[in-house]
Amino acid sequence: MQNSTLDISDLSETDVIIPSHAPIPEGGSVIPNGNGITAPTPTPVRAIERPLDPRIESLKQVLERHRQTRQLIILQDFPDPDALSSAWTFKLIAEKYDIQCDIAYAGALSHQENITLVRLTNLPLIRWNPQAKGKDQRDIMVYQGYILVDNQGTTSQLLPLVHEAGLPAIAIIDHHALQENITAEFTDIRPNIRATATILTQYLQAGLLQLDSGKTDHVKCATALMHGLRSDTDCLKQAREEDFLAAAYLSKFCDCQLLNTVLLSHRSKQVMDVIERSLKNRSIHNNFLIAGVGYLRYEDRDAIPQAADFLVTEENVHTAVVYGLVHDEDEEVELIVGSLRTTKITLDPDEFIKEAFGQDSQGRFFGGGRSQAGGFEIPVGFLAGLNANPEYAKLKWNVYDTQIKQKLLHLVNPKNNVLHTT
Ligand SMILES: [Mn+2]
Repeated sequence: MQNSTLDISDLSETDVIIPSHAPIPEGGSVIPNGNGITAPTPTPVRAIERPLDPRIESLKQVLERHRQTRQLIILQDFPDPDALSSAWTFKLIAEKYDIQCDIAYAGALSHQENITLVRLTNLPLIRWNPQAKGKDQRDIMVYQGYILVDNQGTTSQLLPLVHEAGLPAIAIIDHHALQENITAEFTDIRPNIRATATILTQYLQAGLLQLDSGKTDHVKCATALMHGLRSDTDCLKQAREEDFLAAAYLSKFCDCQLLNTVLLSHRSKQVMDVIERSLKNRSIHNNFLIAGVGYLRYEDRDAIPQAADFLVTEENVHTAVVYGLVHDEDEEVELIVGSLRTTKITLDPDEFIKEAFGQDSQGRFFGGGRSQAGGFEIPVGFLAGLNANPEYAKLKWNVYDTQIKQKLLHLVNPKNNVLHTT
């Protein structure tokens, strides 16, 4: 990489964040074409031959082996644009091999941008309620296997279901830190890559599927991928070389007007109310902002990361953690959900969250993260429900609020013996 021929003269100064000695992502397969790439010479729209990447060959073989099967693509319970677009791309690739995929999630689509994305692109997606009984229950036995995209199974309620049914894991494609030892026929986990959308775009570029700008679903899928890539790289501000290369490729198929419509979707009133609560309740310690927002409905869960995105923009704040008690009245589900956003380069959200909240009795961490962002979910268990009694509800929130603050402050102010303050 010392004498890279990548011409970066077109990028603004702030965009150039990759020194020539930057570590090459695992496998180093991003630009295997030995001649390098010279921008801004316009490149023709065609698949770039990448015969050097063994992952492509191995994925092709796996897909070949599963011809004429039906597979379930499992997303995290609250799928984001990166997950949605990557899963859709995988589905389109699999169709070339006569594999029929259904994309499923168990939680809710709660971010207004995600709802708009799914509606405007007709992104094929099913909500799978694992608690459903009787005629509402879906038949898992119609599938021959499952695929995890943008997650490793730790954030989906559907995993126990596929395990129970004995379905094999066909593929895992993700960019989060390695969560636990799961094996699949094909595994492509690259924690150094900023977005799963980048990985899937590389598959496209390697010729697994030739995008056709004459096909509406290809254009919409490329637009969704661009949105996924942008949203996981903070509008490309955190993007690295491979993300820019993926974005450049997608730009040839992307519908900019559609992308703008998705990006301009408005916040709901509930989200604004949660942001208001987070502003009122915030406290700042050592440039670290903490805000508990109390109870919120399951459908509004995504207001938490949105509040964290907003609060981290306050001057003198480098990290914001926002959390609330999310409850689903129908299903008696109640859990603490939190989001962390940071601009502090030396803070690793994954490490921070794991250290702050630890593991459950099965040894699973309550959360984790990726570059600059993380999240956690702590089940309320026995204390769930019966919130009709306002005094009890308030008491319960206070307990969780205090405990989370204590755990966070223990890391933020290690000198203060905060665990024993009154
Ligand atoms: Mn992602």
